[in-house]
Amino acid sequence: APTIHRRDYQAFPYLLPRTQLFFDLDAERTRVHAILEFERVGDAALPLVLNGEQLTLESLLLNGQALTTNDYQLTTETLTLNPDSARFTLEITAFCGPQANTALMGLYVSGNSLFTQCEAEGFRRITWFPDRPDVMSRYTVTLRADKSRYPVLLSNGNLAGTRDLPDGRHEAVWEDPFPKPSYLFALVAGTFDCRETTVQTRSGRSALLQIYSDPGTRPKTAWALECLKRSVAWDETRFGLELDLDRFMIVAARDFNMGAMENKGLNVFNSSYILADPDSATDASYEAIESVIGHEYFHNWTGNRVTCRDWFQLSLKEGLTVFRDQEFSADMMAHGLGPHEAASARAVKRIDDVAMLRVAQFPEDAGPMAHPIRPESYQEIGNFYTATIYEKGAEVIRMMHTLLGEETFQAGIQEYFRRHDGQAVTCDDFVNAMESAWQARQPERNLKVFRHWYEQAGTPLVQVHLNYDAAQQRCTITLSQSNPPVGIERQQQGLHKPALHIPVAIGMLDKQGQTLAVPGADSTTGTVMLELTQTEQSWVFEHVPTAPVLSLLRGFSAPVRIAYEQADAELALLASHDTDPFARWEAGQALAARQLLLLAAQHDAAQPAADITLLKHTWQTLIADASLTPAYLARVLSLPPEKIVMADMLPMNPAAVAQARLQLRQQLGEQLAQEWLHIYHAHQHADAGAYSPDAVSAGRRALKNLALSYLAAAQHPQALTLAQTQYEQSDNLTDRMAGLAALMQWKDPSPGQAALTGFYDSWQGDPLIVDRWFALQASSPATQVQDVRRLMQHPAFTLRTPNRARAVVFQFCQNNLLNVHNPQGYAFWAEQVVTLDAINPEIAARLARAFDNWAQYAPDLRDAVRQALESIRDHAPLSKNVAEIVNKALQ
Ligand code: BAL
Ligand code: ZN
Repeated sequence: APTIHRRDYQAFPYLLPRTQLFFDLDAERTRVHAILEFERVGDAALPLVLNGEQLTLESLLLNGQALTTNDYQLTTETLTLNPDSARFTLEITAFCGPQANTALMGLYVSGNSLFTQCEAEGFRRITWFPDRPDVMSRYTVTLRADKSRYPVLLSNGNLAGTRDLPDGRHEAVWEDPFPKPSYLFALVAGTFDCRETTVQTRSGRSALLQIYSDPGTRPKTAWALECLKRSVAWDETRFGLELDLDRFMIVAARDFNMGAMENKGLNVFNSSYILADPDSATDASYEAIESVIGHEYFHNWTGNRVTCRDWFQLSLKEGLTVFRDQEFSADMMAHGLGPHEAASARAVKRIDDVAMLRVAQFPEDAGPMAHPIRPESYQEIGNFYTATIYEKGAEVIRMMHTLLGEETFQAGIQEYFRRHDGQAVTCDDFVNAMESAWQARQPERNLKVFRHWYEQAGTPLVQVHLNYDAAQQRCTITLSQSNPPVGIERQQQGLHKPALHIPVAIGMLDKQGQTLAVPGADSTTGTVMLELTQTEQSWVFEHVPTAPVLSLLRGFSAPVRIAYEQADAELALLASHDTDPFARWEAGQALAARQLLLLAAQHDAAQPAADITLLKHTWQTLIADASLTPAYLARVLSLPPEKIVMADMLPMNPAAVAQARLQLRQQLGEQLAQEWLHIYHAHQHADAGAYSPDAVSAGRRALKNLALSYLAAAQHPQALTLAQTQYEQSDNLTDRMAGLAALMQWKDPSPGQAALTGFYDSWQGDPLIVDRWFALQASSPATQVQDVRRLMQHPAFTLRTPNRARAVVFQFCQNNLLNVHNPQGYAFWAEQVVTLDAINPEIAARLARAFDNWAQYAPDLRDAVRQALESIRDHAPLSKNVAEIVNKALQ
C-alpha cells in the first residue's frame, strides 16, 4: 500500500456546499442515491476524484445527463470525472450490502438494526464522495425502510418530516444545519427503546437528549442519560461551550469497532459504554461510561465545530478531547467533597490516567509503530487511532494547561473558536491560538520550543542530577533530556530531534519527610516548576538547610521518564511522606517494581525469595495513615502492572514478571494478612443502602476487593468463605466479579469452576456480562493456549462481534502474560490475526500489535515472535491494516 505523507497535503479543488442522500434501506442491499452540488475552487478545471469502495454503481448523472463509461474512470477505490463547468450537480446511484459488511465500516448490520461508522474513511463505502475531513457540506438525508422492521429512522440534525409510504414502508427526512465532513455522517435504523429528557442550555434554549438502545434495555440507560446531562452542564461551566443542537441523540450498538463515535447530533456507541445497572456494570464501567459519554459530547465542539484539516491532525481533536474528558471525570469525582478528599479524588484519576499511558502508550512509543502525536506518514489511517494520538496527545494539551494556567488556557480555547469556528484546521492553528492568549497576558512567553512535541516520537528521558553543598546550604539541580530515534525515525538520515519544552514539577523533603521550604515554591505544596527547554539546564536553590530528598515529576507534569538514582530508603520515605499524592503513589510503585524485577530475575536463577521487609513496612505505614482515602489507598497498595515493570527489564521476560507479580501478591497476602482482613471488614459494606457508583463508594469497594485478592492469593483460611459469601450475596457486579475472581485464585479449582458455571447460567442472556465471563477466564493464570481454544468452542463465542473477540482472544494475547509468551501462544495469536483479518481488518490490526515490543524480548521468545509475524506477513490476502503493522514490526 502507498505511504501517505503529511507534507503532500493539497486542498480539494472543489467545494461541496450541499449534499442530498436518499437511502432505500435494506439489510441485504441498500440503494443510495446521492445528489452532490459541486463548485470549483480555482480557475483550472482539475479532475474530480471521488473515493468509493465496495460499491456497485447503478447510474451517474451530470447536470441531469446520464454519463456513460467513457465519461468517467472507475477503479476499486476511486471514481474520476473531468467536469468542464465551474458548478455542476452530480447524481450517483449505488448499492451497498450492509449484511455482508463484517468490517463494520460504512453501513452495517448489528442485531436487527442498521448502523453506520464513517470515521476515518467509512463514508466511501456508502457512496462515492470526497471522503476527507476538509470537505464540509450541508446534508439533507432521506431514509426509507420497512416500517415494521425499522420503525426508528435517525440521521444527523433535525427531523424535517416523516410519512408513510406504500407497501408498509416509511420515510424520515433529516436536515443537519451544520456543514460537516463525511466522517461525521451517521444513520441508524431499527427497533429501539428510547430514554429522553429536555434540558435548558445556558442561553435558555431547550434541547432534547435521547438515548436509544436495544428493546428491553431501557432500564439500563438511566446512568448514560445522567452522564450526558452532566456533560452538557460541565462544558458550559468549565469551558463556556454550549450545546448548539435542538436534539442530541446517542444510539447503542452491540457490534462496534471502537468505544463510540461523535457523529454530529447522532453519536453511536459501543453498548458497553451505554448500558449499566448494578447487576451488569462494574464501578469501572460506570466510570468509563461517564468518561466516554463526556468525550463524545465534548467532540461536538472540539472535533465537530472545529475539525481536522487532514488525518495527520487527528490529535487536534482527540488529544484535546481526551484532556477535556479527563478533566470532566476529575471534576465529577471531586464534586461535593471537602478539599482534602477532592484533591485525593483528582489524584486517583491522574494515577489511573498515567498508569494507562504507561501501559499502552510508552511501549507504543518505544516500538515499531512509534509516531509523533502528529504523524508524518501512514499507510492506513485506521492504524493511527492510537494511545499516542489520544493519551500522549492529551498529555501535551495538559502541559500547555500547566504552563498557561486554567484562566489563560480557557482564553486560548475561546481564541481558537473565535478564529476557527466552522473550519477544518491543523494542530499548529491550535497552538497558535494558545500562544496568542498566553502572550496577551505574558508577552515574553511563547510555545516555540513546545511545538516540537508535535514532531517527535519517543518518550523523552529526563536525567536528574542533584548537588548539595552543605557549607553553602546550596542545592543545585541539573536536568538533561534525551529522546533517541524510535520506530521509523531510525530510518531517517541525519534526523535531529531538538530539545523539548518540559515542565518538571518537583518538591524537596528532609530526611524526616518534612517539606523543605524552597525559594520560589508554591507555599502550600512546596512544589517548584522547572521548565526544561534546553538539552541541559541547572537550577540553584539557596538556603536549603539539609540535603534534600527529591520528589520528582509531581502530578506527572510531563509524559517523560525520569532517570535518577534513588535509594530504596528514599523511595520508602517519599511513599510515606510526600505531600504530592501522585509522587507519593509513584514512589511506592517504584519500590514495588524493584521488588518485582528482583523476583523476576531470581525466577530465572531459581533463587530463594527476596526480602520484602521494606516494602511491607512501607505498606503498613500507608495502611495506618488515616488521612488516605480508600480509593487512593487501593491504588497505592496495588502492584504495578506487568507492562510497566517490563519497561525496565532488558531483555524482557513477560512471563517471569507475571510470575513474580503472582508471587509477590502471595507474599504480601501472607505477611499482611491481618491488615487485609481488617481492611476487608472495614469496607465490606461500601454503601449504606443500595448500590451507588459514586467515586467514594467505588473506592471503598476497590480497596476491599484488593484486600480480598491478597487474601485469596495467600490462600488465607478465611478467604474462601469471604469470597464465596461475597460472590453469592452481593447486590452489584463489582463485588460479584471480585468474589468470582477470588474463587478462581483458589488452589483447589472446584469452587471457582462451580461459580463460573453458575455465573454463566444466571447471566447468559446479557451479552455484556457474558463478555466479562469470557474475559475473566481468558486472562486467568490457569488458562493455557489449549484452554483458550476450548473457550472459543463455546456456543456463545464468535469472532464477528468485536466485544466478544476482545473478551477472549485479545484478553488472552494481551493480558495473559503468563501463558501467551511461548511458541504455542504466538502461533495461536498469528492464526487469530489472519482469521480476524478476513472478517474485520481494523480489529485484526489491533490484535496484530499485541507483541509490539518483541524486539526487546529474550532471544528464544524473539525468534518465536518473528516466526509468527512472518507467517502473518506471508498470508494472502492481507488487509492494508494488518500489512502495515506487520511490515513495520519486521523492519
Ligand atoms: N473519533 C473516534 C472516536 C472518538 O475518539 O471519540
Ligand atoms: Zn475522540
